[in-house]
Amino acid sequence: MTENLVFPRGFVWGAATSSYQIEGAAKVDGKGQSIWDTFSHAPGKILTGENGDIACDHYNLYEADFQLAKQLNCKAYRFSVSWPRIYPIGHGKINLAGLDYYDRLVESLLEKGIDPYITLYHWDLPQSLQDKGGWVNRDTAGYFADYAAALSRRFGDRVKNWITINEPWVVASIGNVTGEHAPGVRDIKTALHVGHHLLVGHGLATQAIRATNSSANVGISLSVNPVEAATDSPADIKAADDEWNKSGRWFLDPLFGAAYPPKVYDLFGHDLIPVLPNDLALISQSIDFLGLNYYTRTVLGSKGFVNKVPGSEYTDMGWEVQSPALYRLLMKLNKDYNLPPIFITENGCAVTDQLTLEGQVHDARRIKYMQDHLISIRRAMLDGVHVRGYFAWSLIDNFEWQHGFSKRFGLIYVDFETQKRYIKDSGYWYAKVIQHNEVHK
Ligand code: IFM
Repeated sequence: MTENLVFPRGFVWGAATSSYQIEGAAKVDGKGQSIWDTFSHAPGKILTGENGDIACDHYNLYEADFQLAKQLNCKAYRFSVSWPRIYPIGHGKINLAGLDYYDRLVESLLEKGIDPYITLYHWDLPQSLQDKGGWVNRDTAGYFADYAAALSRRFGDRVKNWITINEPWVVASIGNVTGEHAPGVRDIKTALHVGHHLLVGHGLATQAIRATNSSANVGISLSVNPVEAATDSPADIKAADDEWNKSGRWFLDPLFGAAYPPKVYDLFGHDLIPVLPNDLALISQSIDFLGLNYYTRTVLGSKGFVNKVPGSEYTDMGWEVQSPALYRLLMKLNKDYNLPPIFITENGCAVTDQLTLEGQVHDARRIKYMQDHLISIRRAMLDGVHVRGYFAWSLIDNFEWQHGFSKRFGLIYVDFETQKRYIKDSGYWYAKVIQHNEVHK
């Protein structure tokens, strides 16, 4: 039987990036320092010793990059705004040059028929706010709402879709438990405060955007790794369930159920999450969409995490390629929560790309990865999950955080020496998917 892998009309096809990973121009036009500027310059934090000072020089090359996005037939583009370009110290006086820069971006996209989706926080917190405690300090959530309002006032006439926070779980855990990301803290209590204040910031920013722009669509992007049991044994199933209850549900439950999952409380104690009266109502106010960033699953048994599933393929990040788990995740979330429409706000993979002498990149593995994930998404849609759009991660190769430039996720290859761009085979393939609104098996 042939499957209907045609997507509905109006399905949003796009690609995504984030400010610190591509912009460069770290000290230009009044921009303040971010925690990633600090972290990437601290010895030993970035495995390759690199930093985002120049990155893809997108600050200067955005016009050419958007021409390429147009060549890929992208209908939408998700980018993040660097908070310290707008407020160099996180609050107070606005840096107009920063707003003007994003104005040029928005105009350039609209001219090309590409719809801008703005992420407000993709990890580059102003360093001055970190110096006052960062997200541990509840004031940061208030400043975040002011920043959201400033952007909404300036761009609300042209930008309809807003993502408040990208991947709060990663910010809390990788930034504050393992310390592999900025600000490089290793402390559970800090992480729980950070997680809660990110959610408070999300709630306040949602209100602020809506107060300045009543027709805005507001959502949040969560990185959700489904946790699956290594075997069918009751012990393995319990281990996987416990892990899901404290990882995936840490952010899903307060957002869509107005409560933290009991497991988070059991593990860490009630007093460790600084919940004030009304916080959970603020956090769980209805939003217009949920952004899901999906890359892989977690496999767990009673003896611990399974890092190599026999027979599975792994990407350059060491992440298992598992498109069926995306289908299962979408079905599970649809059953467990009362969700708004979903956008897949990130999906893609890092593989070792070779640029040929002819300027081509034959990244068949990436094509297969995206194809299989799109098929899973389409199947979930046919089975009742409301998915409105898909953003490939990423439009171009970029600075992959603690891995520097060593991991390439782009549909477009970047030669970081010359800043030349080359569309990969996956980019040409994606252009056809978008053109036909259909994915082939
Ligand atoms: O590059 C990151 C992105 O910034 C957030 N989501 C995951 C991507 C790949 O690691």
